[in-house]
Amino acid sequence: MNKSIINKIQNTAKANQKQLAVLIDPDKSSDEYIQSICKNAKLAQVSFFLVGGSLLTDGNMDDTISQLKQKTDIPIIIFPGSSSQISKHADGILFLSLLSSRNPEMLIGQQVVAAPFLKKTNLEIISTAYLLIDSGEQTTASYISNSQPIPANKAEIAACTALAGEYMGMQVLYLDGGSGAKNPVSAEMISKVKEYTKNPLLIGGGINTLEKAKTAWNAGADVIVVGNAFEQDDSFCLALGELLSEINQ
Ligand code: 1GP
Repeated sequence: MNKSIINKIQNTAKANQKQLAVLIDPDKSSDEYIQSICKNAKLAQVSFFLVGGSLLTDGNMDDTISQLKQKTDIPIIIFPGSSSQISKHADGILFLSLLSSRNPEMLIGQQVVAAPFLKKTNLEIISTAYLLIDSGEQTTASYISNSQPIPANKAEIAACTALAGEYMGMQVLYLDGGSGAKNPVSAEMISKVKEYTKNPLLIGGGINTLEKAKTAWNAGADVIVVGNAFEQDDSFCLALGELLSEINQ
């Protein structure tokens, strides 16, 4: 199987270089937004796009990914809310297991349903330990996944869960406060998790200022994922790109 995306994420993290990813929600992706975010993402040296959402209403994965493909050569990775969010037009998929939950459907059920569909595609499969972290109020992700997020002040639970994911052979770790999170994952939790695991660490949810991005990168995030803040002001992507190149110097 093609491993170019995971190799790049791992090698960049090993070289201690920070990365930025853009989350595209198919429900909120007008032609105009896709056009401008693709342009800004290139300038900001975005490493990859994630496409998906906990709950899709009007959006369509195939259409959104095809639109992105026409406008960018940055890798496009599916970030699925369920087994129905698969598109052969993407480059890869975060094959998530929601390790913070105790809901068998999100731990293994959806994955079994998705597996035969994925076998028929050329998508790069990236095995991902996915942890929802409490961000101050209930998010769509925790409601729809019927799961309790890890309490924000229990860094050791996140760290032990992350380590368990690594021992299970997962390739990356994603700590997510959920889309539009009131509070992002704390620096304390990020650094504790980083002490425990070697896997590249993605942090997302509620990162909407340069300060929050810097805090997450400095605490040990290898990749920060931003969605909502770019939808509100896509020039924030350019500002984050500048911060990223300063940090990576
Ligand atoms: C959500 O981590 C992503 O799953 C991004 O969150 O939309 O709050 O940036 P935001």
